[in-house]
Amino acid sequence: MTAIRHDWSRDEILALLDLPFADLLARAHAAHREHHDPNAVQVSTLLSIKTGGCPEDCAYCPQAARYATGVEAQKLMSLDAVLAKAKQAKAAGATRFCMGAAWRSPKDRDIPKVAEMIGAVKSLGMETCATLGMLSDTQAHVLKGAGLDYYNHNIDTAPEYYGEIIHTRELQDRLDTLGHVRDAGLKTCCGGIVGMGETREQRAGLLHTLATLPAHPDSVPINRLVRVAGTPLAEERELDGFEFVRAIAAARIAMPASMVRLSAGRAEMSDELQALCFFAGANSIFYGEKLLTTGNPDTERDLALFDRLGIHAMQVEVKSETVHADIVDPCGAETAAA
Ligand code: SAM
Ligand code: DTB
Ligand code: SF4
Repeated sequence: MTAIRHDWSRDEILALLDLPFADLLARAHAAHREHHDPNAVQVSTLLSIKTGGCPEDCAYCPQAARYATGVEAQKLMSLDAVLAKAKQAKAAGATRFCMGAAWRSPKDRDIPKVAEMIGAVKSLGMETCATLGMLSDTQAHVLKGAGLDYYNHNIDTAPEYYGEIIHTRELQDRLDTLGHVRDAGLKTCCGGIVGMGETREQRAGLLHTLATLPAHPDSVPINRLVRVAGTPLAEERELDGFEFVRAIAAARIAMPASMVRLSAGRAEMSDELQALCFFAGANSIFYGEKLLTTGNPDTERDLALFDRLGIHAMQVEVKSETVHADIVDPCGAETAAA
């Protein structure tokens, strides 16, 4: 088995992105097969538990209070409302439930409420994930103690492009949070956004930063920018689909054992483009009609796509219980769970 490397140079990653498309895909798919079942895709459902009104200025984000995007700010949801959504997600076939909050960082008084949600979702037999902004060391430990499996915190873009996108916190703040998350024994979910006007060299910079973290993230979300009216990036040119597939393929080669998530932007992608992403090494998706505030493909469309491609939803072990991700297509076809 090819060794997992943490010593990638930026030029090596750029050289991957520069390969002829067929050569890049062949290498990525070989790495994928070596480390994963190429026909199994992990399925997570997202819920925005606290929406909008965020003080940060991330140029892509519909939830930043300073941009007029039409997103209505809402308070932290109740435990019962979150649990009802998690049950729905489980019934629809998701095995992980990811709770997102539009915070710069949670206040200490928020943590017990979120901890309670995590415990309740976990007791359904689902994996849990949260993305709440910057975390202190203590907060990370408390969330771990509540049953949190994964923490999502993205670096978003290349170090040298970061200052074009976000001014209210530094890349180093994000790296510090990722350190606290790792130290607490949580699994890390960390990736970025492509299609924000960065160059291919800068995409190499994003992937290089991810691939040279002290540990490869367990899960690497690659988001294609969702261009939301009212944000500074609303008029950004759509990233070429092949360029997006190249980013997925290079992530797969550089971090072969990680889960690579085909994340935001799927609603604007054809089935054929998504199939290329799965071939290039993507093996995880967000499933359900909504991401946090923007749209995602209908579950029916995803189930039909899985069926057409012979993909099955990945099973997970939660404590001693195996969650069978039997996704039943309402049209009659059943997407088998491994
Ligand atoms: N507020 C927390 C934070 O920023 O860490 C957690 C939620 S934040 C919405 C999570 C991630 O969603 C961001 O880091 C970014 O990568 C992604 N995201 C937000 N808006 C997006 C957009 N318009 N297109 C693609 N990805 C987006
Ligand atoms: C990630 O990398 N992408 C997800 C999740 N982690 C939290 C969020 C995508 C958000 C897209 C814009 C929205 O729906 O508000
Ligand atoms: Fe706030 Fe997170 Fe959106 Fe940035 S990405 S504006 S921190 S919700």
